Amino acid sequence: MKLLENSATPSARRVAIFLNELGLEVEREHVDIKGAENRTPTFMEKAPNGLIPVLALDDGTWICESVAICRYFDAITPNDKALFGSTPLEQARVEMWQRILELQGVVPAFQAFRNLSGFFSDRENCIKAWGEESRQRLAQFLPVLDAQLGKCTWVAGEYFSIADITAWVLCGFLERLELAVDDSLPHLQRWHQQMAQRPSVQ
Ligand SMILES: N[C@@H](CCC(=O)N[C@@H](CS)C(=O)NCC(=O)O)C(=O)O
Repeated sequence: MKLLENSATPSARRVAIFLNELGLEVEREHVDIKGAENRTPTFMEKAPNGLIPVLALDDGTWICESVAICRYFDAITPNDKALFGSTPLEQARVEMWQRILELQGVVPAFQAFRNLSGFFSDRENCIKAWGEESRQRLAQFLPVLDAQLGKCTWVAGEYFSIADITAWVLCGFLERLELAVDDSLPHLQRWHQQMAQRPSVQ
């Protein structure tokens, strides 16, 4: 199997950290997304979202969407990490925070970057006002995450999970949008320092 990715991107980073947590090594192939290698008919026939990362299995099956890829690796790797939660309640809380982080954090962050920078203007209309609104929505979400981390050690509770990986990757993207985990977000800062100690992110 082979992971088609671009290590400079947050979505590839999310899978890479997940693999590090599981202690897995996987063959990688670089995809030139700036050169739109991911938008060719051959790529898109196999990856309907036209995005990286993609996991190409030996039987020719492709799995796209970073969380789907992580789920696959988790399911095929005997481990006691419970990165998607262990009890029914934990699993629900991980899913809940994953959805909140995606919809209120990652999507606005990506929309802000894409629409403000025009990085992918060869393939989509970039609307500055939408970029600004998305950036604003992301800025409004950070205190919500801060408040959650004021209540528990990790994003979804007292256990580390994929939700922490998602939040970490999101925080790593803030600088590009001129946002920061600053002193107004003390719980997020505490968690950020804790995350930075994990070998999987280093
Ligand atoms: N929801 C997707 C998002 C993937 C995504 O946005 N990938 C970006 C890089 S972070 C990409 O491939 N961009 C190239 C393009 O838009 O053409 C996932 O989690 O895998």
